[in-house]
Amino acid sequence: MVANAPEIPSEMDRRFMAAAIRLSRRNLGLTGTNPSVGTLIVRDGVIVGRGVTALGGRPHAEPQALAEAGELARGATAYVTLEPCAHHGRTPPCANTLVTAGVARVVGAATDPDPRVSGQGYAILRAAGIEVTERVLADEAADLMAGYLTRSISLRPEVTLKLAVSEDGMIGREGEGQVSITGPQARAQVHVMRAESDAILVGIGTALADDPELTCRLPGLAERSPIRIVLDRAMRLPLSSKLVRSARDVPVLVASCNVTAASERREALATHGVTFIAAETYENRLALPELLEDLGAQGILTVLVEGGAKTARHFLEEGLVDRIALFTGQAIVGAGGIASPIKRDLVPEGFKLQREARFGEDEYLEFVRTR
Ligand code: AOF
Ligand code: ZN
Repeated sequence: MVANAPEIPSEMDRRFMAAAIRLSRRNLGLTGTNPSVGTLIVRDGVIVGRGVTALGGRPHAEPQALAEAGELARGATAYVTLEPCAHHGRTPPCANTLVTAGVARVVGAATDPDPRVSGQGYAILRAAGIEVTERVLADEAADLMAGYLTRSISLRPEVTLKLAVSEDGMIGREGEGQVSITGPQARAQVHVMRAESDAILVGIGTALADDPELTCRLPGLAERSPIRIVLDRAMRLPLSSKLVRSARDVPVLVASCNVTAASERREALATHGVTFIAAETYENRLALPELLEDLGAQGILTVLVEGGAKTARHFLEEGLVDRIALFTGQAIVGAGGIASPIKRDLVPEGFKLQREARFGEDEYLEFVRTR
């Protein structure tokens, strides 16, 4: 084989990369503006080092995995879910660290769009005589880094629309608070999704009707509740709401067009620890593209939109939904039901079905955008 020619990945490469991707999931939602990357150091088919991007984003995955491997890294293969970085941060570039450690081969998944990296990480490795195989399970790795990749490319967070739909296609009942649609396993899965997100977002309609808490309440994951955002054009969020009452523990951000005007309500909300983001309005609705850009600028990579129907439609109409997480329960809502904007037997236009699963009695479909 020609020196440095990209090698065809083997079945073993795919298996180790799949393991590295699973490892990377561990710190999803916890690495700030950095993607959660997984690295495995493999020697003679045995994992001798593992690393995942640390909380807050540093240290990166590679130096941690190399430190664990120690001298065993010399001549080993490194599996990295993202191209190793090529820039100097608080530590030297990971590509250089891999060279210094003496690995013989690097297998990479996703390519890093960061202009400081973008191909240069692999170039450093190749220049040092390391064999490089790129894009092994690249789509799978990119799927877990969708927030980082979307923000790098489109300057806004990745948006997931979560819907819980009844057997008769409803997401709730007019004039009622939370209607139970899915079972405990599906609800637990939603809490995992919350833990892995940077922000949860609802419209003021849902905040008023349901009085939701929007925290992650799974044992062991409670610390991972992300920031909660309410689209609240006229600043109507009640001081007595669960959101406001818990704002000191888990941040609440109100997106409103009245942010700059001094008002009693604003003061009162602020006293409870609520923070604000100024949003523009367009035809009586908040301007979502600009709002998302502002959230991206604040370092938010992923937003989980959890309700209600109006907010869901608004995001869909603006073409701002990247992923749809559709849970279908067995409940029948009947008269007065609020119809879901997405039907389970119809793949939404511009999306493809990426995953099907069951959580207890409930069906789960995940659609991702195709363009
Ligand atoms: C890696 N391994 O585990 C991660 C990488 O602010 P810094 O210096 O941490 O750099 C952020 C950039 O580092 C980020 O945009 C992405 O290019 C890369 N992330 N790279 O080699 C890792 N998390
Ligand atoms: Zn790095």
